[in-house]
Amino acid sequence: MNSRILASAALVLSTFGLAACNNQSAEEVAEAPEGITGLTIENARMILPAVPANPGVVYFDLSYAGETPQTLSAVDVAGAESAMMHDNIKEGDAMKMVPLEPVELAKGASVSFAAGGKHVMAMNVSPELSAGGKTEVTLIFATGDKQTVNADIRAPGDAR
Ligand SMILES: [Cu+2]
Repeated sequence: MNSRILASAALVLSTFGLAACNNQSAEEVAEAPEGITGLTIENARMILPAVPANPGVVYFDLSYAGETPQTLSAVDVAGAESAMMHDNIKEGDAMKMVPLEPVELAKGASVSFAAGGKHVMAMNVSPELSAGGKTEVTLIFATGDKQTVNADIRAPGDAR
């Protein structure tokens, strides 16, 4: 294979890579098969940042009654450019945020994402999200299955 063919193959690959990335959009999330048998997501809420450039934060309560263990690997927040799962750990006397490892859910598990602990950081939140409204939060599992809930949007100073 000559180098020109290689170069164009690389270009095609990177174009596909970009397209795949861009396609990770709200439509695709909405079209994904909905629901994990036995999974309940309650009390989903998003707290807007006090300063628009800062991340918002999303919390929810999970309970799982399904037979097949599931692994929560990522969360998508509609209206945020990206989202990541974090945990808070104690380091000396201070709390520190660290990336959260995928969360295993066995039958009977209940896991809260809540202030001071596990949480989802929502980066670059759209100004269209406003307190009193709702936004879709999609939990993405290692199997590729997803489940979406409507989260209440709260103002920065509201109860978390
Ligand atoms: Cu965080």
